[in-house]
Amino acid sequence: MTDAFSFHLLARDGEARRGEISTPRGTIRTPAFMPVGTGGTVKAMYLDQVRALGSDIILGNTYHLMLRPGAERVARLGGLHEFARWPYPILTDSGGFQVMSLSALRKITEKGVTFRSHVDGQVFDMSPERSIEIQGLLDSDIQMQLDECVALPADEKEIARAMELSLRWAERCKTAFGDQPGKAMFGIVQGGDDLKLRESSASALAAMDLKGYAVGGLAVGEPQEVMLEVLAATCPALPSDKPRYLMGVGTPDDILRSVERGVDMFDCVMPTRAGRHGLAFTRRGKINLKNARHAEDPRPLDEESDCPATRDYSRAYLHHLVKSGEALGGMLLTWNNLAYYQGLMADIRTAIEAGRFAERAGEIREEWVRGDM
Ligand code: PRF
Repeated sequence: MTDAFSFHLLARDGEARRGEISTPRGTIRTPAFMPVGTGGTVKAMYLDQVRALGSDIILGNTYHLMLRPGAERVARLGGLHEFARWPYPILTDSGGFQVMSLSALRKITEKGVTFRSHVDGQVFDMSPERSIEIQGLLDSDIQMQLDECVALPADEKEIARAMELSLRWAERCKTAFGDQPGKAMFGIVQGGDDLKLRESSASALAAMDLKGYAVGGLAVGEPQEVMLEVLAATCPALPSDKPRYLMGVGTPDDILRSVERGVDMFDCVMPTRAGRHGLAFTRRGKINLKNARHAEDPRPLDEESDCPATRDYSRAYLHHLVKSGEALGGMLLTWNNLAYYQGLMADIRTAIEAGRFAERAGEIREEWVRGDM
């Protein structure tokens, strides 16, 4: 039987891939960037705007939504798509990574993870099965296995222990998820900066015949060079007919260099978080609107953009909003940043189709480095 969830490769250019993930809630054009919508909102944006920028899918977080408003409540209200008014695909992260970065008193055992909520101090147990149950209550289209990510640098024994635990949890998540046509559960490759561990994690997950694979445990303190080396070793060990998702990455340059190594999907708080902190991404590099040099600059961020936030507002006004702590400052800069990121992804997809990805990546980098003035 054909699954309503499927991945097709449309073009290849070196290791770079142009593809399409079909789901009952819509098609995801890859390489794809997924804006982060942690608690059922892409902060400072209307989801209509997020969609209009070319986002085919957004990310939600099990950890945040289970604490507030609670997965069972979201389910009673019709699921996350209905609740947030986003009828298109949603990918949810499984919670383990957010537990380790946000909660107190976290403890990992074979059974799962125990933690104290950062919201109200309540203690929770989350097993791999419960993570999948929560992601099902949210009605997530792409669910992630529960995993353990270790920050780098770490010693090899610790990296190996977490990688093996993550593999056992992948099996349990696969069983808990069962057979759900139209939806997917992705496994997550771990293994730190150890190429042998990465390869064995990738091939063990590949043998589980999952619908997609993520690479976790990167952008956690290692130099970019190390991340790229790990990707170059990991991607070829994953099935070429399944989507590959690099979790929590990254800068525009990280994205270009990861696509070059065979990655299809990305998510990162960078465009949204940086926007709320006064930082604008443009094709000519980053602009810190807090800087006094913008106080009387009548130019927009980029006169050639078709995003109103980028094209129609002066740098002087954006500087004023950011300096005054006005909500509109964060809204306009988030809008600009997501427009930049989704424009970059569209540019990447077109270049792969045209068989000129390497050349285009070079041009994008050169314009970025040449700068703004
Ligand atoms: N695991 C999960 N989520 C993640 C990561 C991971 O390793 C990362 C690491 N960059 C970001 N988000 N489950």
